[in-house]
Amino acid sequence: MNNLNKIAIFGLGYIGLPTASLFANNGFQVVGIAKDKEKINLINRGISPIDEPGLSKLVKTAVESGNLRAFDNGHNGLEAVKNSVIHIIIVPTPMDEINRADLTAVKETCETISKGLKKGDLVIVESTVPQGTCDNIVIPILEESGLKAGEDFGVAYTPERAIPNNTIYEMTHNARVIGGVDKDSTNKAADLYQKITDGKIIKVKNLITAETVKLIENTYRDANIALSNEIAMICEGLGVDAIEAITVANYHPRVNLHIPGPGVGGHCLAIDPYFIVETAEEKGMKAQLISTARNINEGMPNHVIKILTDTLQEADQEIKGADIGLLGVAYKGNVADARETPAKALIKILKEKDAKVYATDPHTAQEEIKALGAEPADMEQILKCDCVVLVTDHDEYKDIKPEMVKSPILICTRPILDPEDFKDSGIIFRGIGR
Ligand code: SAJ
Repeated sequence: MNNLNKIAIFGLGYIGLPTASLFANNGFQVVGIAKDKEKINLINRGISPIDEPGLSKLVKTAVESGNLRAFDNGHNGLEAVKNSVIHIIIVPTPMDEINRADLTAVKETCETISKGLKKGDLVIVESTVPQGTCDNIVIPILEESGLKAGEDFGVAYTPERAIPNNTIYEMTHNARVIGGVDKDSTNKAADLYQKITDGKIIKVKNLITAETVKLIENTYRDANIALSNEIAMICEGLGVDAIEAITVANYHPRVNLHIPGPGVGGHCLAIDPYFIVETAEEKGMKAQLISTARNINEGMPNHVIKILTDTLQEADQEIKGADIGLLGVAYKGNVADARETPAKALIKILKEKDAKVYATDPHTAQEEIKALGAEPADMEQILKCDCVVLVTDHDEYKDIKPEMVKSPILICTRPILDPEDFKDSGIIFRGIGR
């Protein structure tokens, strides 16, 4: 049997499913392994369970061509390993309650692969992991097979860096970094990914360098946003419009400050910096700036509460018993995803202070809003609350005009509305950095 074209992909999430579909549409026979039975059924019917532009079509053609099939783990996972030569790991690596990487899914997948691993196989890790994970965790588990990495089988690390809402385009056009346990692994992985991307493939020295590249990118953004958030808070105290100042500073050819906001959410920027902190501390080093940046960004919901408390006071009101309406709960504009959203902390603090919290979001499901602890409402109801807090920079909120706002207070935590427009409206307008 010719197995060279057969790929087993472990994890069919935001990155795993598009990856599996792209390989299947490029002639590979792909077996995708996932945990969720409902998700597996949908995929096998050619339906994408994930809302991402272009993905539905990709999944449909992949399944209709007969090149993509999804199965649950266990026996099927082991069979998939035995029947393929390439095994790609794209499982979640969340953070536990003490801010350390939870590598359970990576370890379990490696154990499954180890049981069916053969000479000549290539194992590729795409999950975001702390530096050293491939060398210190992945390879030792795979070598329980009795085979030796770099001699009998190959190992490569290549992180996915596509952004939600533009995943398919970025996956097929972004530069891709690849590091391997040896040159052969790196070259084989590079040849493979060249089949699904027009982007430049950059081969780096080893596995840990590729792991580091991924973490640096999101840590850079997190630290950059923390700097903007700090500048914004200082500007508020000085009566300077931080948004104006940052926008103008960015005209400098070598300055690129990001946008201040109510906090950094999502499953990447809010988590990946901790992976660097964890490894540094394990080795007796400190990641001071990275930790401070995280503290600043995690403190932003509290800062929003401070602005809210001060503004309510100005209007002779208090948080206790007030109706607070949130515009948006998603972690960022134009997505439905509410993972690690700053709205979660905001809702929690507001409820602790006995406010009544209502929320709306044109993208996020009502069940999700309820799960975050707020009462779902429509935009009209939100705009009538004692205080409105714009949390997410959805396009739908960019056209809010003073006449639409029946509330006496509007706190705009994202710079998508112009304070000048609200100047003579009688509405107290506040924002982060202004
Ligand atoms: N944010 C700000 N100010 C900004 C930019 C973002 O407050 O100027 C906030 C957002 O509102 C959001 C959070 O930061 O809450 C993260 O948003 P993001 O757009 O920076 O990142 P993600 O998490 O949607 O996707 C990132 C992307 N990384 C980079 O742009 C370097 C994506 O390319 C990665 O693939 C993804 O993380 C990932 O999987 O790591």
